[in-house]
Amino acid sequence: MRPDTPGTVGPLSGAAGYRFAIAYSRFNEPITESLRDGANKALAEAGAAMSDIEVVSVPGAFELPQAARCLAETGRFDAVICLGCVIRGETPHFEYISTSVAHGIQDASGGTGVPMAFGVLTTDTWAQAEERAGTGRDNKGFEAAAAAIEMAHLFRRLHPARPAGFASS
Ligand code: INI
Repeated sequence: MRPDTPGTVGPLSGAAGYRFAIAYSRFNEPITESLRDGANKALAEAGAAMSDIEVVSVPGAFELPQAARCLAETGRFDAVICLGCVIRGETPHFEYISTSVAHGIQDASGGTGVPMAFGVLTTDTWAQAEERAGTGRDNKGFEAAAAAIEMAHLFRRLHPARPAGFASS
């Protein structure tokens, strides 16, 4: 049976000494700011230093993969957290934006060798987006940051000698 809270994140730790970038889009900004705050909260709980977190914003979700790739190519980050909000009822090109963002982030991660978390809401309504951007541990920005921490650990364990941000070719 499906649990009530499928993605509930437990206590977080292990982010000290790791560097993270958060890229969030300003379209639907009240929602995406809450996602950004959720991500920062998760990183702080896990022990990341504020000085090890860089936050950038982009106009809309479509620009997230471009920013994520650019951040990863600096070689300064162990993971990039991508946050946005696309609402079906508000755009005729919902499918184009959401699909290209998902694929774009995947490509940027594969192309740079830096893990990237997908914290982009794709909802039917504003109310559904609000539900996923609250103050709890089910905030999708919080969940994306938790995934980024775990993937940063995995990448360092599997490639201990490799600097962050350089895909092997
Ligand atoms: N961007 C979003 O992040 N969410 C949306 O719901 C959205 N809508 O509705 O169109 C949206 N559009 C802007 C898009 O992401 C780009 O910023 C724009 O097309 C310029 O490239």
